[in-house]
Amino acid sequence: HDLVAIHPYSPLEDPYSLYPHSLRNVDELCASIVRSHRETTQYRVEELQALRWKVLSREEIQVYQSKSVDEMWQHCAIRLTDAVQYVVEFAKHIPGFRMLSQNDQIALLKTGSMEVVLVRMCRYFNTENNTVFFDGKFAGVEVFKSLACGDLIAAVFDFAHDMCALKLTEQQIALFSALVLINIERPCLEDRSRVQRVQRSVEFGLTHILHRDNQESLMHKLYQRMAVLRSLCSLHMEKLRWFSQRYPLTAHSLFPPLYKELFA
Ligand code: CLR
Repeated sequence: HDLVAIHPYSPLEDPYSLYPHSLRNVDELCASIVRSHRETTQYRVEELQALRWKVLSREEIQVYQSKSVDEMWQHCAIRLTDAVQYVVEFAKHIPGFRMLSQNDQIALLKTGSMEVVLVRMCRYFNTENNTVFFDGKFAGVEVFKSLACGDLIAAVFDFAHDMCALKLTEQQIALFSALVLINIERPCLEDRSRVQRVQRSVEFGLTHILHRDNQESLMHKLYQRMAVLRSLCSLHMEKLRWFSQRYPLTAHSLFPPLYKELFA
């Protein structure tokens, strides 16, 4: 069922005025976003926790470092696309998302999906040794050397480190991910007022959860992280353009179709 469609409100209406009338709705909204998050994260937190110290050996790191630039790019593009696919699945179950036009869904996913992958990365990050879960083991920045985009990798790792410092709960991550995705600022949206209605309901949900957790001060920090996410994604696009110019064949014929569709 679709909460936003069942209980539409004018985009001009103050979402807070819905309280407490829609308290049950906001609980349902949060519950379905959290459920969708849970069902689309490849690993559960406890599983990742158990694998925390499974790091790549020196020899395994060597193997990644001796790959050619295009070989390593292709490998990472496949891994990223895999992660993006789960985010698309997550998006489809955000109440209201499927009511948007197909064009608007794609417009939101084009920039949003990579950002959500980076939000999700904090679940896969070990701050104690600055490693990320990659191909079944934990990998540091040096593993990605042959991509030849050290600045992007460093920025992505810094972001993950900062996100981890917020110590978000799974529910907070779920609602924040939904908010990152449903963003009225994205280019090429057709029906902004409809997107805005969905955005407001998600925003209301996140506010509700932070209030319940007594962590309202997180809201401001999360909005700051959204700005960082935008810059990381434009850096990713910049690197992709650079790569496609140097290795047009790999980019054209060996990258996953979804990766090309969303980012090229
Ligand atoms: C993020 C959370 C997802 C699972 C997942 C899969 C692939 C990982 C990604 C996470 C984090 C970022 C990652 C990526 C593979 C390559 C990429 C490690 C853990 C690094 C940063 C390289 C980016 C290279 C591009 C420039 C192609 O649920």
